[in-house]
Amino acid sequence: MLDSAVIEVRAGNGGHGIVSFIREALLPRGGPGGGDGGHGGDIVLIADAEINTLTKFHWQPHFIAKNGGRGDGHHRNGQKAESIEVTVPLGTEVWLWVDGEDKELIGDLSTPGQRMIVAEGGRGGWGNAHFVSSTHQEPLLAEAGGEGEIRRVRLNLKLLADVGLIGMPNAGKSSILTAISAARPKVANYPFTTLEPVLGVVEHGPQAFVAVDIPGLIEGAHTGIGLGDEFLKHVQRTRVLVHVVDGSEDDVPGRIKAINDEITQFDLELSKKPQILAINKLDLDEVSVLIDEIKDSLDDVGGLHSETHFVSAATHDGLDDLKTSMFHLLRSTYDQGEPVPEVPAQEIPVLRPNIRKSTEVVVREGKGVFRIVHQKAVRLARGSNLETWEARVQYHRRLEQLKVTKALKNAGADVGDTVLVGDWEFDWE
Ligand SMILES: Nc1nc2c(ncn2[C@@H]2O[C@H](COP(=O)(O)OP(=O)(O)OP(=O)(O)O)[C@@H](O)[C@H]2O)c(=O)[nH]1
Ligand SMILES: [Mg+2]
Repeated sequence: MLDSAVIEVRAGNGGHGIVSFIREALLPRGGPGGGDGGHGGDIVLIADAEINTLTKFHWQPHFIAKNGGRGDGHHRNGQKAESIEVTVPLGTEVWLWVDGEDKELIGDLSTPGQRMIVAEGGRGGWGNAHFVSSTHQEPLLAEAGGEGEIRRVRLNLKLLADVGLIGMPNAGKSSILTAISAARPKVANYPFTTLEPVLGVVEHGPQAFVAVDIPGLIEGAHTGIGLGDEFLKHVQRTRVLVHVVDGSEDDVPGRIKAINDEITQFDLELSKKPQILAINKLDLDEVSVLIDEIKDSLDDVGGLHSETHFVSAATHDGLDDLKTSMFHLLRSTYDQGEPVPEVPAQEIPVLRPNIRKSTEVVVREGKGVFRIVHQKAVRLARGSNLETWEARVQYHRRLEQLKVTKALKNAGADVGDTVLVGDWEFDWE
């Protein structure tokens, strides 16, 4: 049932900025007019409640976005590459996958419509128009586009429950889940035995669905009384509710109403979910002799429930029918295309994995050989023609401004040493 897929996402590189001049009377070369490169395409994951599995990723595990366009003369900027949007099931976790194992949880797509930029496109490089300064009216520098992020991630679909078991403490919710699935939640004769939601896979012929057993609810739960409403959120995403009632208790209708009031006050949508009433402990005489009376009394409850079953978790009486009802009701919600809860997209923040990037500026590659790895400095070197001394003078000024010169000195660079950056090589002066 657990669904998982490793995919590789490659965002597009940013387009290069260019060096170009527009004819102007007072400047020999003209005014700088090199446009910027366009942003590389992002890869965006979008949570979609209509998708239920990650199967498609087993067939298509690679996603590659386009590069941004190159800048052009006359301040024309390169085209921004389109993002690639990839829909994933609601409830998908995104793990950074390194050396064949999960390294870090970088996203959890748990709101319908939620977006996550899983690989960010490179920034477009600046054209020379950005590099005018009082000393350089004719900038000869431009930036290469930034590299798009490339990463492997593992998508993990959290097991979401189709059916939620709700009811007062001690009603027998955990006993019922135990009887209909392989799950083994703790069962005991005192309230609040279940402290955490428990999932169980319920088989129905060749098919299966997932049920969740949550801690018991009491009056005032929606305000935090008892174990409170914290666990109701686990049934918010289910499609069908089974409301379990201990038939041997006094005032069965009153108890049912109390729970229905709680869920209505917690979330009106929850009260609209199809609900099956399961009157439990039918094996006890006080229940079996009172079946008709209980049935009659349910007329006063008014109904969130669509059907009622008398069952016994102890003897398994009635559980097959209950299971079949759960299954049919569940299927009907799919047939009706139950509306997906709508959340306006702009209200959901877009997730961005916060993975720390290297902040190194200079690395020593050997005796008297240093490499500049400062991102901006490298982009500038890759985007510019540093063959002319004029361009080199401008580049060195930038290195000073970016504090790369200082870092080189700190790293021990001396006159006559070799400094590498991108594909360029200089003698350090
Ligand atoms: N006689 C009888 N006892 C039952 C039946 N179902 C559950 N019980 C008993 O009722 C008690 C409570 O059962 P649980 O399944 O723990 O109830 P729960 O609703 O999960 O309770 P909480 O987790 O506390 O909310 C236990 O002592 C069970 O053995 C049943 O069908 N017949
Ligand atoms: Mg329980």
